Amino acid sequence: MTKIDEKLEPILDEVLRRNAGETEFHQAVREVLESLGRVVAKHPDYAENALIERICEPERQIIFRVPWIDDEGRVRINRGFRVQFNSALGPYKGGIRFHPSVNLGIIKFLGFEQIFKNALTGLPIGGGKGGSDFNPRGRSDREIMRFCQSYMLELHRHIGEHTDVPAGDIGVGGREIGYMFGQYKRLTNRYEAGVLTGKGLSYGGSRARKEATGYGATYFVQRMLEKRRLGFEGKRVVVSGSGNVAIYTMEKVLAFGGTVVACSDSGGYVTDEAGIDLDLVKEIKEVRRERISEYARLKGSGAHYLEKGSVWDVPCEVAMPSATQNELSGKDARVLVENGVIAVGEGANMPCTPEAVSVFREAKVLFAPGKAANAGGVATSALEMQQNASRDSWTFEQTEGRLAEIMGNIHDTCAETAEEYGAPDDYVLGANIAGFVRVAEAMRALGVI
Ligand code: NDP
Ligand code: 2IT
Repeated sequence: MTKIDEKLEPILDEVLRRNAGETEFHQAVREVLESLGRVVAKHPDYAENALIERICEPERQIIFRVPWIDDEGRVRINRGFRVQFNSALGPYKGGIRFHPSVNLGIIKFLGFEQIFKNALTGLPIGGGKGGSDFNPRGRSDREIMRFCQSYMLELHRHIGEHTDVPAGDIGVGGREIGYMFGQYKRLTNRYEAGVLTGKGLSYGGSRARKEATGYGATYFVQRMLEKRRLGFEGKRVVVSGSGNVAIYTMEKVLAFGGTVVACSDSGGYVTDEAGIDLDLVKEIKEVRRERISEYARLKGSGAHYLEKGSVWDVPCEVAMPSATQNELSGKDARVLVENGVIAVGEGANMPCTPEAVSVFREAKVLFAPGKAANAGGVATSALEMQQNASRDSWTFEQTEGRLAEIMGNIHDTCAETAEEYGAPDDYVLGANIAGFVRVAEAMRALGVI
């Protein structure tokens, strides 16, 4: 673990004390504070204004009961969350996650990361996150709809195009956003398209939003490689997960000439000697909503499914963890380094453990942290808000063009900030400092609120 500046230690201690048991939130705050020592040395007024303490305290946290009725007529109860973390730069903005592991600490970690990520995009969006411990696995379409409607029945009073704009995350994709938008529209009697992003194209969605996070992460890694006169051509790439981010990461890696050698879900991973067949993964995950083990069964020779071990055991030059937090351990990182990995791009939020990040840093592996690398999703959400506000709809090429430009800018901002603070190539430091300074400057201007 990197040492944290002694001026910042009491701030971290207080965060740990006041948010007992929220381990993922502690991890996310520590990671950012580790980068801020050089910033407080340069800007003593940040301490006078308690800017760091204020950034670590959410502006508002909403926790509510979500009752719904399953297909057998039984009443079920879940817990709903929305953490409105920081609105210095714009309305709260961030996804909604439906997964049985969801708790307040996880939503707070995600909301905290979102503040800096959104600042890095350069677009006017604050940071927030929501979700529920609802498990969508195996639920019928009607059950999903009833759950989404019940979740929105409470959430609708807290959101709005100028207040808080949710989107998708794990377990929440186009289908769920549609049901939530329908319920919001019905409850408020307003066609307020900009209240949610990730909408379908038939009712106000943006082209390229579905692809944006995976495409954006790949653009970021491509730029990082390019700076060293390298590229994806001929490289073996492992992408973990097989959800929204993973699928569109694989699509762009293939377009850039890389070969995807493995992908996974929470049950295990698949390899394919011919390279992963993305159309088959899409069919299994986007159409049939089945397990990745089906891949090996349907593909036959050359494809293998493994339940034991780790997807990171598969040798590759580029690793793109795109499933969930802490999915890549220190041990996995050592295996990747031994196998010759040259670049790691975090498509997911905080997928590498702190130990894994140290292993990559020591081995001088190019490392793109999630809050920079996966910002293309939320950036394109902000482009969706722009289209909704102007009642316009852009072409795919136009939208992807803006995305590519934004990812290039985020990359360059992180690289230049790292350089300026005396740590060239340290994208973690660059992302944390650049994101933090943008929010801190706005907060300072707005006074003590
Ligand atoms: P999806 O629900 O579409 O896919 C998630 C994938 O990760 C699935 O393959 C899932 O497997 C796997 N996964 C989820 N939880 C676990 C777990 N506990 N252990 C192992 N595997 C797991 O979600 P997204 O693709 O949208 O999100 C993936 C990551 O990217 C998350 O960290 C999210 O926060 C982040 N992200 C998403 C953005 C977006 O626009 N959607 C934007 C920026 C970041 P299974 O089906 O078996 O559960
Ligand atoms: O983690 C993320 O950035 C997201 N899940 C996307 C958020 C958004 O508002 O598009």
